[in-house]
Amino acid sequence: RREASVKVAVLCHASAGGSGVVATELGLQVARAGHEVHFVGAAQPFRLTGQRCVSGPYFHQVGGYAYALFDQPYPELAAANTLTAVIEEYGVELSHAHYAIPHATAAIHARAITGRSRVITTLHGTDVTLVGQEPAFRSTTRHAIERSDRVTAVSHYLAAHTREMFGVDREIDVIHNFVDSDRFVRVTDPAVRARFAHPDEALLVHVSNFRPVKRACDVVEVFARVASEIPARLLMIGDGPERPRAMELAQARGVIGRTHFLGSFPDVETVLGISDLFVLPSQQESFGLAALEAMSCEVPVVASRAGGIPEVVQDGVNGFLADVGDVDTMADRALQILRNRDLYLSLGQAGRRAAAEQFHPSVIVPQYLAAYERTLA
Ligand code: GMT
Repeated sequence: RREASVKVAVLCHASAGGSGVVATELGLQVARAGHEVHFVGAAQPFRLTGQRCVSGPYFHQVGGYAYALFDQPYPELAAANTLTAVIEEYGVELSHAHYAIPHATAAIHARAITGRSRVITTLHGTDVTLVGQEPAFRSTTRHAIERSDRVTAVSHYLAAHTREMFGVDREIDVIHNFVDSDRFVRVTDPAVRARFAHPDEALLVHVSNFRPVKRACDVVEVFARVASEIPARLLMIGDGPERPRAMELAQARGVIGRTHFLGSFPDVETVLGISDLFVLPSQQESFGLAALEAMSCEVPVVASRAGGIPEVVQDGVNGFLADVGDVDTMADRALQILRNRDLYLSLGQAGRRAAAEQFHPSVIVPQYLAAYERTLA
């Protein structure tokens, strides 16, 4: 349709969650490709640090207004208001909302106010599978999906599930998550690994926001079984409501001394790059970006066979899958990998190949840009 660059506003959650990570990494890639990117949000996205230059991407903070009569700050209205200003001031023609509510809702509202700027909504998972199923948000989530100019989902599973759960028959483009495989690489410096584990110990890792859906306690259960057989350590990266319970369980299983809760930080690639096994036992998972980032670092994955995980983790090829909650099988699979160096290497290399070939930014980002073009056409 056009040669010129696109002016796009990006709305996403700023906290350390997969949807915010994808939104930020995508915004950075789109800006690098020469387009004008404006992040709009209550706080600067988690991974949008130190990577900007004078040509952007830009960040516009959504203001708050505490009024005695209001018992809530109404952030969605404030986001629509800030987005409206950005659309008008910069001539933004496309709003890319990551997560159905409140972002797509705010973008649709700003579109109504300005009479311009199309809305593309990317569904990430829990916006449909958890939040969207809440009676309190079902109608607004359906409205956001139906009234967006274009909808994408991060897996075939999520696209099908969305159609089924909301009874919508609109087109939903599937665009998988991506990983920068130049950044997420194996870290071979023994000094980095020595900070976390002895040379003879297997290093297991889990990255998540520790919400109940991630089943962080299953990670501890798997680790306790592994650690009873071989020398091992577990790194738990991230933060969230289930962290105290996972710590208590590690204490109860006698592995607290070998389990390190490192909290949340943006450059997870360093820790993934020294690890031997990634554990993702989620109850539900639309894709599993954290698993893909591990695979890029040549780390085999043991995961649950939930949602869209099989679209990235191939059983027996780059990791192993087990039923949700089946911690015995997960531990057996983990031990199988950690005791067999050839298997460990072949799974790791296959994961790296998939990350670099199927899920590389050069494969996925053009799919988003093509979706932008189609939305504006
Ligand atoms: O659960 C998370 O990791 C956070 C969540 C979010 O919305 O921020 O992540 C979802 O989006 C990621 C990026 O598209 C997907 O890779 C995750 O699978 C998905 N999480 C779930 O479906 C539970």
